[in-house]
Amino acid sequence: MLLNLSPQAITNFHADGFVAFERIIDKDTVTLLRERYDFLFAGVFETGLEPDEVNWHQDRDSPDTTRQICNGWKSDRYVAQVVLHSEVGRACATLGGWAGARINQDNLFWKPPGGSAVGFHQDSAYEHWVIPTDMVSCWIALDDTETNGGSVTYIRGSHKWGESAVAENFHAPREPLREMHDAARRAGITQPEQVELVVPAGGGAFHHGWIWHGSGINNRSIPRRSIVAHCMGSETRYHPRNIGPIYSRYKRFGDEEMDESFFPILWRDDGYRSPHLDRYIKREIGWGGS
Ligand SMILES: O=C(O)CCC(=O)C(=O)O
Repeated sequence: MLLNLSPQAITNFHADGFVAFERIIDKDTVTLLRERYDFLFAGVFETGLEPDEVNWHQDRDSPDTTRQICNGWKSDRYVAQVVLHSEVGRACATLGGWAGARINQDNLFWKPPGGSAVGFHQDSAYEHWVIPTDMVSCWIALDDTETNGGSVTYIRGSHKWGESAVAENFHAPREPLREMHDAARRAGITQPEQVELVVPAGGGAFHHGWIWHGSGINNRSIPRRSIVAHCMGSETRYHPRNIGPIYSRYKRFGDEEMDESFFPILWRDDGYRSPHLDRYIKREIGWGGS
């Protein structure tokens, strides 16, 4: 993976809140990740560790529900190879204007044919447990996307509208666009421009933590799978008081520093990368042993 961000790409990111790429990972990696999704969504975890969040269970939920796993990298080192890649970190840090980038979390999406919408939201609104809340995310398609196929959809320029609260209904909302339209009204925007991302499998986009985005129903006959690496700056720390209901469980008492075992640094401009990462992604080390 080599991500060259041209000056034009950086300008587009700052103007629009996202920038699209035809290719972020190669076809072999797409094939590998699709295979890994079969295991992960069947509850088979390569490292033996469960992901931090799993919102769909094969024996419990309907097959046409949109499925999501958060922090698949902890459960599968093939997934880790992609979301913890130094190039993902370098690109996110460059776009975020940071000295380096850490993983905040990954998201693995599987939206089957007929699969439900994802409510429009701002990622950084969920991040009040860290300081600062800034994020840059790398969204990668694992299936060719087409309009009306439930691909991620960005509201151009909406990262400049200011901060809203978390969207009430993220999964399967009845009105996926409602909170976005409320925010547009507050910002004085009468016609928010929706851009549904159309890229080949392996392509994708980088998006700003405050851009409004979500996705519609998958009206096609093929699944829409994607993988997202959400990054924050390498200097990000825990908020001294605010609690993230899931991720504050990794905070050490009396210490606001983020532990690199759980929030590794992918890339920093002085050459630093969390020392265990390369051995982890090569499957030389795992969560057991020392
Ligand atoms: O892929 C989607 O439908 C939503 C993606 C998303 O919310 C994100 O990448 O932050």
